[in-house]
Amino acid sequence: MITSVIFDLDGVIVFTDKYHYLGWKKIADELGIYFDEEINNRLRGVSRMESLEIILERYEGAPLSDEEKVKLANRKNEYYRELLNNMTPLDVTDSVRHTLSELRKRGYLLSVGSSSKNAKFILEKVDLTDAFDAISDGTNIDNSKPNPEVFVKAANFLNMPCNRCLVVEDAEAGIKAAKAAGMATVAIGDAAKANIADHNINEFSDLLNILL
Ligand code: B16
Ligand code: MG
Repeated sequence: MITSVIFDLDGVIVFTDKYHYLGWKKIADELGIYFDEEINNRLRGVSRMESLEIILERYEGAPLSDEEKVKLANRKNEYYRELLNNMTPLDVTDSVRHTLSELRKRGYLLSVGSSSKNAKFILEKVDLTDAFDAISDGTNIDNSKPNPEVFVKAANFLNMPCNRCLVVEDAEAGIKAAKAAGMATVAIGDAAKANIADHNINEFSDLLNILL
């Protein structure tokens, strides 16, 4: 029996993926690296440093030290935070807000399970912090998706066993992480195309037909 729902943030609740793209595109342009939306799709759910490594696959310049890589990742985060700063509650659809509050009314515990270290900042900007009973994010994990750590921590924060949790994800890496945690899965967006989850949905509000 499912009692708790864990939501990925970027690509599920908010569409910050377009800001990640713009931030990384700026870094890629500075380094003369080819970067497009398809490569950006591979960054879904993946940590900041792992994302940088994916972008550097096409880098042909002089070798970069670890220190230079950290500087690049920090600079991308500065560009990204500038874009996040313009977010408002209007960046969350009425449908997402309604679905979250309806799930709560139905008695489900709700958590965020995001790889992002910016998750709490984003939730504050869009005024959604109070919609969740727990937040597990990039600040409380050592291993990012497809490692199950972020979701196992979310279940711990909710005081729930993993097999009572269902994860909603837009990334294949996220679906794999949820499965590795022994959780039920719902895929939306990019992850739904892979057809590896227990359920695929088109609209966020379709959750109300699954979680009765
Ligand atoms: P940050 P999610 C993930 O968020 C993003 O999908 C991924 O593109 C990003 O690299 C990762 O967060 C880390 O984000 O640089 O803000 O710490 O989908 O797990 O909510
Ligand atoms: Mg995501």
